[in-house]
Amino acid sequence: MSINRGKLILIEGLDRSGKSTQCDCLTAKLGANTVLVKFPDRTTPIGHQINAYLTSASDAKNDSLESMHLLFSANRWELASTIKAHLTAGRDVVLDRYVYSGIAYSYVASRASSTRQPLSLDWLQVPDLGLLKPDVFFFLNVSEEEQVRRAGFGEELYEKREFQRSVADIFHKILPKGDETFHLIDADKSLDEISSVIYETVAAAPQPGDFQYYIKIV
Ligand code: 2DT
Ligand code: MG
Repeated sequence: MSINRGKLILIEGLDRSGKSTQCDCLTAKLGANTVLVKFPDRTTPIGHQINAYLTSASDAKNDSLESMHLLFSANRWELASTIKAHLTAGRDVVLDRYVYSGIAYSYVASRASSTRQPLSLDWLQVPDLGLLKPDVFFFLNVSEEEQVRRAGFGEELYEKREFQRSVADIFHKILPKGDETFHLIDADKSLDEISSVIYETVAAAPQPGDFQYYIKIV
């Protein structure tokens, strides 16, 4: 008898939404047979380039936004077969960010400068088409007040008030709100309340069937 495949679980959200904490909590609660994958994965050669982009002080970033967008996607593609192998072996995989962060952040970045063409949703989603679609998807919806109340933003490229506001707007436009796999979570609640809701939702999710792949994201 073949083993049941694991569930692919995605947690998305803005910076300071508690996303990484919740990913850690869920991974721990699901037990030893669970793998956490964080995007961007800064440990690969592509990840090193992404890290340099996010942490460098240079201003000439918009020139290379298209190539950075493709690198963020390539970073998902380079881990795609590893993720699928874990799922096939019966392990649950928790994703900290995925294709929605890819689309939302590049969308806003391309509009932050008046000297370049804005990138369209049609263009932005193409590199990620064909990636595995999560079986359970959470978006941690944090209010701006709460986001600001939490420990301040770091120094990275996208960690700015205005930018985050625009990313929140585009997230809300592209999230698959009618999809039965999608769950909007009130991330202003306490860590414990949120982690219980997430864990119970994952536990109650049906055993996934055949793998699903993105043929359209937005
Ligand atoms: P963390 O703060 O979670 O390390 O993310 N980003 C992320 C993109 O612009 N495109 C992507 O495809 C992904 C996955 C979001 C670092 C920053 O990278 C942004 C915040
Ligand atoms: Mg961050």
